[in-house]
Amino acid sequence: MNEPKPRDKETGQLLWVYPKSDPALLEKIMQEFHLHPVLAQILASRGITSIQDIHHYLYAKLPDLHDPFLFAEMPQAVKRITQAIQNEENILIYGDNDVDGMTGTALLSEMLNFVGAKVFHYISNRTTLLRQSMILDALEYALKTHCTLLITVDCGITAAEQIEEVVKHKIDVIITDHHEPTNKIPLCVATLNPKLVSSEYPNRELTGVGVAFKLACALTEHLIDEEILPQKKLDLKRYLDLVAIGTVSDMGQLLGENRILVSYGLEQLRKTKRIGLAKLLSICETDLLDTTTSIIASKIAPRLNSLGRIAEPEQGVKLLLAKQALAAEKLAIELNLYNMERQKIERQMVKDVERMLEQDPSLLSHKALILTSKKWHPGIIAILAMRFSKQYNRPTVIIAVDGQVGKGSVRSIPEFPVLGILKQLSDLLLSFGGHDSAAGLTLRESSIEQFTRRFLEIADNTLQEQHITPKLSLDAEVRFEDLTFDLMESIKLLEPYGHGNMAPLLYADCKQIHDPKIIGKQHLKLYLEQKERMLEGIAINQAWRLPELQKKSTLRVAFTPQVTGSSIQLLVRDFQPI
Ligand SMILES: [Mn+2]
Repeated sequence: MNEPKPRDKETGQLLWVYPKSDPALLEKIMQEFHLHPVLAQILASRGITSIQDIHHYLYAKLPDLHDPFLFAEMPQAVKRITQAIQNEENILIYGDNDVDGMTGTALLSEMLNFVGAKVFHYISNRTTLLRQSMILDALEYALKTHCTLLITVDCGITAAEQIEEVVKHKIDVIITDHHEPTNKIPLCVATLNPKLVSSEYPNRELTGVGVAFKLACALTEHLIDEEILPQKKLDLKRYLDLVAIGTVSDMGQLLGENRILVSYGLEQLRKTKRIGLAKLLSICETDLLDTTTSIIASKIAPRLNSLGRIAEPEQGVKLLLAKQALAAEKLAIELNLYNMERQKIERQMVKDVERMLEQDPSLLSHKALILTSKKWHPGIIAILAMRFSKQYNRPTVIIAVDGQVGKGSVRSIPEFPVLGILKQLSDLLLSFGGHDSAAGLTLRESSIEQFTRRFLEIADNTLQEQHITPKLSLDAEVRFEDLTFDLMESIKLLEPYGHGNMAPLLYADCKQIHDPKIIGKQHLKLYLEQKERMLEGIAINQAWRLPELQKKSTLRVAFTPQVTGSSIQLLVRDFQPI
């Protein structure tokens, strides 16, 4: 999910965007940091060019994390929680039902429990069409469990009215969220959200679990200062595995503070004591020690997320917090089954979309794609929106209609920040919220036609052909002779890869020395040579392009180099005859 999509039949030609060359800048970077020219060019291509930025990027460490008290209302939050601990009040953690919410909820529950608080948690269920009403379910649960403090995780910022209702019941509320505030800010004890207009917290890109972690850091600091907690008793690093999972799953940008959190989080994950996670990975036949961001994105996230989509997301928190091997194993097996079920539903929905596009190709004549159906599962629409917005590189809205209400999931491209657009169309919407790149909405069935017409109109008027042409951003040219294990070792400094920090994409001109081979039916294996250095390339899902290769022997190849066993292989994204 974090990789650029390789070329496929439907998307057509990819536009190669070449790196800018600035020899003076390159020279400066190479000298200052003693870097290989290819590595220096990758940094320059990504705009990481000042000495300070490069230093931060290459050598970021935990102590570089920002002070959690840079959140303006952090003091109120920690004071209220401390009071709850001392008065033995019951605290409810109320989390969103995706992986970000589950991990954040697990983190705060475990941490508060550890410092002696009486904690309950509640996860909302996505099958409810009207999202805001879910906090009222949490209210019911809070009343039942006699909680007098409610802390939201990864949600709440757009629920001012519902939070007013909670407060009326004499329950204090602390909001921790990272979604874009779209209407009035809820009145409560404290609101921690790096996207508040007034926020001075330096990292706007923190995810829900990231904000929860900052709260845990601040609270620990406060409890130690107040001598309620002995110094050194609590090592916050133990929660970073959860932060890594939530951040990667929520497509948090892997730069700055997020990249530090995830890189230490991966280390933590590789030695995790969470038996639920260990069981889940063993079901996926993955070794804990091999955990990377792409393992999180491809194995852990879909399985946990399938709960929020078609089952009980609460079980995800249980799995993350499980202490008993048997129970953990049972949960992990269940999660895996839900994931298979989710895949089945998803396959059917993808087929539906493909059929719609085949029957009515004019749907793709607009700069945005909007599709609606009564047959679709509202829990799966986000996956479809993501898939088709990537495939066609344009804003995509997928709407599932249930009764008189449509629930929509939106994925957009950077040139079309979508929250402002939804605001413009808010007269047609019952609710909306999220981020500029990924948002959700609900609307009456009777408004769908008008919404579609107006949304497409705005997209057609704002976007140009070049915006929706799928692009391949190249980082640097490389000579085959430079692709050594030494260079591969230094390229590792760029990890962890993910959203906002992709694996490097290099290019080279070379010739084919043997005929390409089709492997595993869909993939191509290429045998490439440049100045006597031979390298094998693998082009995933590109077997259909075999005829292009048979005609031409010299190619320009765009690829990510990989170490496989004892050799270096090229993961080929695209190629062009030259
Ligand atoms: Mn989130």
